[in-house]
Amino acid sequence: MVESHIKHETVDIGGLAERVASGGRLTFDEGLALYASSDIHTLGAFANTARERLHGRRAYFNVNRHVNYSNFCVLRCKFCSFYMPFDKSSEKAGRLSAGVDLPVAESAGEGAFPSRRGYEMTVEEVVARAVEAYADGATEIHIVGGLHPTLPFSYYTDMCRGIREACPKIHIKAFTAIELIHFTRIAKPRMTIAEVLTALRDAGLGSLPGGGAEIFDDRVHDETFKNKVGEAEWFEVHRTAHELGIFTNATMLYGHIESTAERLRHLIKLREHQDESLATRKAHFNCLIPLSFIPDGSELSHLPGPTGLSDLKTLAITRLMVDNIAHVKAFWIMQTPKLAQVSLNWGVDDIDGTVVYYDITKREGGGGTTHQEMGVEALSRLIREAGCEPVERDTLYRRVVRENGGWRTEENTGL
Ligand code: V47
Repeated sequence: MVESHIKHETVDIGGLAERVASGGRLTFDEGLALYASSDIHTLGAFANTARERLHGRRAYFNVNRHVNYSNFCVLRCKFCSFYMPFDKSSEKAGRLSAGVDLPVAESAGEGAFPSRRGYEMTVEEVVARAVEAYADGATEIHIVGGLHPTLPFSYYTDMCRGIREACPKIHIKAFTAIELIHFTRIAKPRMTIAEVLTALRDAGLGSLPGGGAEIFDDRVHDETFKNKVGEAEWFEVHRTAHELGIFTNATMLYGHIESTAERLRHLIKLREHQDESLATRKAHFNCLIPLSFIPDGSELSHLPGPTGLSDLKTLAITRLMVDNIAHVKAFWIMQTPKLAQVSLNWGVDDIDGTVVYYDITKREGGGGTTHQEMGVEALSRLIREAGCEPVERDTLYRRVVRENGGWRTEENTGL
């Protein structure tokens, strides 16, 4: 039993200790109390109890490569600093392909978006990225992009097929729920979500990343990403994937205009969906990734973004509220390597991977570069120093064994 040892005037959470110790499920009101409490040590200890029950001192990372195939997007989400509007001039300029080393094509970058450039990669360029990553030992390629108005559905199936042929063992984790809905609309003739997922799986898709969830709330939706499909469609995609036996992740984009109550409702909706998937479907959510909002360059750049403590509290409360998704990840690109490391004692058990290039967000002071890479040694050092055992996992949380210059996964390691 964890004892509360700091007296404070806000909310006493010491009374939750027994339930946390026995793995009981917390209510919405208890989640509010956790947020309202300034007893950060007890909160961290609670989250660590829940984390250790599931994973002991193991902390996971993977050797992966993120590829963002294009930033052209028909949406204008206020929190996003990645998208470029696609117009007539982009049609011409944007078709300049991206270099394999630097995914920034010469294009657009004028008017409202002086510091951004529109780009789109060819299928061959995406495959080349995967081949390079595979040669470097990557077990996963994580592919997402904007909702491109003119690329045909075959671009995406060709991309998966090309990667599968060139890199037989690499796991293709690709396309957020929002992109998949876009594909149902651009396919000719239009396709259902199940048909899109089946076609992509036949072409080599392994699982879905968790992006595009933002905050499941109508007010937040209307104020920050109004034209994007909402929670019903996001859940429909993940429900269909789980029915088809395709594993997925889930995210929560926090620290912009949402309240803590709205975060908690978001987490509880994911928990309820996971209950159903675990009970009735062939697959479920593997991992939940709370994404710390980075205001720089977005339409919400006047907002301060979350502080370190707010990041830590949200990661800890996510672990405590969502007892049925096995893994909680701090994506070091967003929470920063330093905070991701600290969070390993605050409920987090995974810090994502080597990444290499990431175009969707860039931290201030990062020189605006999309090259954001961390080696296995650096990831392991962060983990060890936090008192954890680094475990390389594949996308489906099987232990990766490196031997004879190659790698294999251990089946049924139950990570
Ligand atoms: O969908 C956009 C978010 C997501 C910003 O599944 C922003 O393993 C912070 O989903 N500040 C894409 N976040 C990233 C994502 C992800 C990342 C790592 C691992 C996995 C996984 C998934 O990033 C978007 C959106 O929700 N996002 N803009 C921003 N300014």
